[in-house]
Amino acid sequence: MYKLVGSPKTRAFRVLWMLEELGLAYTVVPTAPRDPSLVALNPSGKVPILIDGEDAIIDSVAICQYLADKHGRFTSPAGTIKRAQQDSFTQFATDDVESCLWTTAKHTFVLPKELRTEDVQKACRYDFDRAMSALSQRLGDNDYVMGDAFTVPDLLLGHCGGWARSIGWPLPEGNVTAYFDRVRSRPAYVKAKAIREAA
Ligand SMILES: N[C@@H](CCC(=O)N[C@@H](CS)C(=O)NCC(=O)O)C(=O)O
Repeated sequence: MYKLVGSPKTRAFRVLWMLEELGLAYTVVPTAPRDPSLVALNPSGKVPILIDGEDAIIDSVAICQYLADKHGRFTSPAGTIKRAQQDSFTQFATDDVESCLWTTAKHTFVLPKELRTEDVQKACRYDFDRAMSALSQRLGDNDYVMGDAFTVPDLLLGHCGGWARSIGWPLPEGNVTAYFDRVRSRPAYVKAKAIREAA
């Protein structure tokens, strides 16, 4: 039984979704970011954290990839070209897409008011739009970034797509919107979303 620490309204949602995709047994401890109890598990006080037996794993990407590797689904094996290409999409999801959303969030409500800069949003939106255009090209006619099969980066990108919509950033029409709709209509996503809404 896995234990997921972190409110499903945070990036813990990714792990929740992955646990649902894999059909695994888990409990959720819906701790808010920066809760003092987190520091023993993650010195930065951030969520999510996955408890697997005696071990705590931090960082949503590492956790999702760990679960995929361990349970042999939604990933190509390490040391293959396909895995390198998949990891490239994973890094694209975090560097090119998530960073725009997280920086905007930090300058909207996370950082102390005196450290926030309004102009940052404009630059983030510019970079986000560039990333969506690159995604459109890399995706082509594929259902998922790696082709026919849903893999870890699709989950990360799907989460970011929902994040973008929630702050009113439109996604480009065509293959990108169809992709995000496809990823976010997966039964595991729908179930995880219902859990988040009830939280
Ligand atoms: N790279 C980490 C980032 C985790 C993260 O920043 N989580 C946010 C909530 S979504 C948090 O706990 N923030 C607290 C803070 O920034 O102090 C991951 O993907 O898990």
